[in-house]
Amino acid sequence: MRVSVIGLGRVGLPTAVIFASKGFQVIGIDADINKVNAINRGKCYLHEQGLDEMLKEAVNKGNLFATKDDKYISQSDVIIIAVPTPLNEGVINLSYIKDALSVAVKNAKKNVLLSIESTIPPGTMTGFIKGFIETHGFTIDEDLFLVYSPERIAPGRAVEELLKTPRIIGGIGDKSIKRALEVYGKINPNIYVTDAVTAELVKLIENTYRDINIAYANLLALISEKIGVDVYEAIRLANTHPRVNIHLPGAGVGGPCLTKDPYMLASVVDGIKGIELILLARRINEYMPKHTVSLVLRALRENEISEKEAKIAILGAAYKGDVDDARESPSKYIIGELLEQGLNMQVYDPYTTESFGAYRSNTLEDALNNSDIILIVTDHKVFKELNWKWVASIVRRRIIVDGRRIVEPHIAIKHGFKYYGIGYGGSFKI
Ligand code: SAJ
Repeated sequence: MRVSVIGLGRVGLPTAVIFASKGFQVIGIDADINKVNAINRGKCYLHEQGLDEMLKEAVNKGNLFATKDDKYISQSDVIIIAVPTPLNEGVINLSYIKDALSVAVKNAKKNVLLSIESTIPPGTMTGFIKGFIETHGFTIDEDLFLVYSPERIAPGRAVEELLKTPRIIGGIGDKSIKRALEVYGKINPNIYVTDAVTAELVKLIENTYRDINIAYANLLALISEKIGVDVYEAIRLANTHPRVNIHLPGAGVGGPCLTKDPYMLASVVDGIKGIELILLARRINEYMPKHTVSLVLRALRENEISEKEAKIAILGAAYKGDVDDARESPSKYIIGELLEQGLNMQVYDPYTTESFGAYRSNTLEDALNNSDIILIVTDHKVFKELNWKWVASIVRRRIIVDGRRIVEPHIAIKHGFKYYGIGYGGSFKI
């Protein structure tokens, strides 16, 4: 079976590689010639566990070929669309989907299975997408099979999650669902079937659930700081209750999904009472980078460090731990704000070269050397495993502002550091 994947990004590329690894003949289509060339040389441009090897093998075996040329789509039995659907000033931009759909229907042969994996507002499949395809001469569920199957992978764990995380398939007809089960069943047997609009909604409510849960945790962090409690201790204990699962507070909620999907959900219908819940959660999470900056300024003030002479080591530019992705990262706001205050910073991230306009250190040591404050923004494993005795020996002043609560306060204090942390109102006393 031949599969075309349109969009070789963080979802499309792992998807193309997984299908190729299962013996499908996969054509990956992308407008970026650098990505196309790298893939055809067997090079993976993503930092994804296990993907490098699988990609190399798929290319060597001749199962995966990348191209800019959409004419190859005409040979496909399956077309998967995995292009971005960004939010531009509150309005969802479906232009990449439109372009991909045009290319797909222009080239598709009869009886093709078309699967949309990009995040879209509920109703898009049965409305715009179905209408667009029909105006191009196809009859859905007769000579073109159409499903919505949202991607649900966490960056960094794409391979594992594509193979194991349950897949949702929302069909536009029985035959479409049957075809999609045959195809996706070959890569992941764990499939739930529903209608397209439910599948569209499922994608949005998963990410919004997480965003609202994190907002609650962040609110608890702000309260705890005021009343002298360590929120991590409080959440850890609350979560021992069998029906409680509070997420973790932190320096902010980044990435391309949680920062966007709640807005998409909130804009589905007008006039619903209580929709503010979703927007308020976003506001709390969007406030956390600002709060992190205020902790840095407090640390400067309390330790009588002048803003002119301070050197701040920023650990992490990626939006979350162990990924190379800096899109919508809390670091962006934090660094921007500290730059505006005229502060001198050295940013270090082992996985991304992004430094949001601040000076970038090539090594951790370079960033930490002679610094006055260490600000942890990303929970990379390498930062969690830092040897604080060593760190204490190379910094100028021993102060930590922990935006991800990856350092145990008592360990920091043991090594002579002053410890400031999100939600850290003081250590618990018995
Ligand atoms: N974060 C917290 N506290 C937490 C957990 C996360 O502050 O307790 C922060 C992270 O640091 C990060 C942001 O939230 O900045 C988002 O991280 P994430 O791990 O929650 O999610 P993403 O954006 O990497 O991936 C999500 C996933 N959705 C869910 O877990 C419901 C993934 O399965 C989706 O495929 C992906 O969005 C997507 O593409 O929609």
